[in-house]
Amino acid sequence: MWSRISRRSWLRLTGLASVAAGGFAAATRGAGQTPAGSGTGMAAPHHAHAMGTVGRVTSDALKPSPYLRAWNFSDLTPERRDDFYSETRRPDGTRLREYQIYAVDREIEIAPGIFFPAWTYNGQVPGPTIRATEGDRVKVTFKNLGSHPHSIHFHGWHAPEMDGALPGQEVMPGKSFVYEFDADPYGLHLYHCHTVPLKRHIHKGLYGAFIIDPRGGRPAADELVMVMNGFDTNFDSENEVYAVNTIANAYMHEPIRVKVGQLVRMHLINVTEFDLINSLHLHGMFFDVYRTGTRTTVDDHTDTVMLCQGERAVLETTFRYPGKFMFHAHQSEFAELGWMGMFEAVEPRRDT
Ligand SMILES: [Cu+2]
Repeated sequence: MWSRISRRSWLRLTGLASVAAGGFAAATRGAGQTPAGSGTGMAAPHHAHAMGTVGRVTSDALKPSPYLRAWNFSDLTPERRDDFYSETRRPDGTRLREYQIYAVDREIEIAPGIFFPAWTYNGQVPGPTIRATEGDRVKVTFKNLGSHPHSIHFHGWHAPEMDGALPGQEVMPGKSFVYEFDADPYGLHLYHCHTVPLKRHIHKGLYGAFIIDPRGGRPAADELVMVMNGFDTNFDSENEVYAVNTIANAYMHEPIRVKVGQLVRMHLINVTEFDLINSLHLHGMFFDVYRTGTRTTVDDHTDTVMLCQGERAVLETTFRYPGKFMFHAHQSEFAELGWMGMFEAVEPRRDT
């Protein structure tokens, strides 16, 4: 209980607290919802509150909107991309994909005015999305430019010497290691540091999405990478800020634009430390769930999916109506602490 009070007090101090008035919250108050006791002098006037952060982050170091649709460094200019990624077609039609990933300490702004001393892959949280096709060869040259030992542990089939988690597999500051394996199985995976203490190394920001497409691909869609994460800003082993893709409420301020009638595929990953589960709830529609993305048959058809840490799911839906649709953790506390966003669906002809 003390920690809850502590967390709430912290929120008031940092500006993440609910702000009074206006917005959708006020609009949802129904007629006739008069507080019990009103008119009797027993109850104080009760104003509606809107959830969310106040203001915008000032740092542009993290880019939540481009991150959604970037993989294999596609968000960089061609010249700059060459420094981090190359692909070579092999005689059997598969590709050798080579990556340059480095660990570096970096302070990141996770909510307006709240800076977090992160450990990052390539300066960003989540790290760059790695995307291959089943059967490709993945070769990752990892350099540790950070202040602590780190590693990269990939989910998927690989030999023990490529695990990055076994004793002696930490990469010391200033050192490097090459991880190499075949992309198998197809699905939605992740990579993360596996150096002890593990919960600290992951929670500090060392994780990213690792997508393996089936041979032949999936149906064409507008694809999004969404990583549910949290930040313990006072190091009490509880998160004070929650988000999808790091910055609290980023997609409230900058809704994710999608087209009505077009298939949308969300690659949803949960790396949230310190909490047993996280979830995504999408308003106004249902979606198909492919757990871990490792099969082409639908596992569930729902509007809320729950994932434990390290678990992931591919979600597919098609927006029927134009307009704004909320999505958020269905743990209300997480939503109020930043894990909330908005889709904005537009008619294709108007989206120019
Ligand atoms: Cu680490």
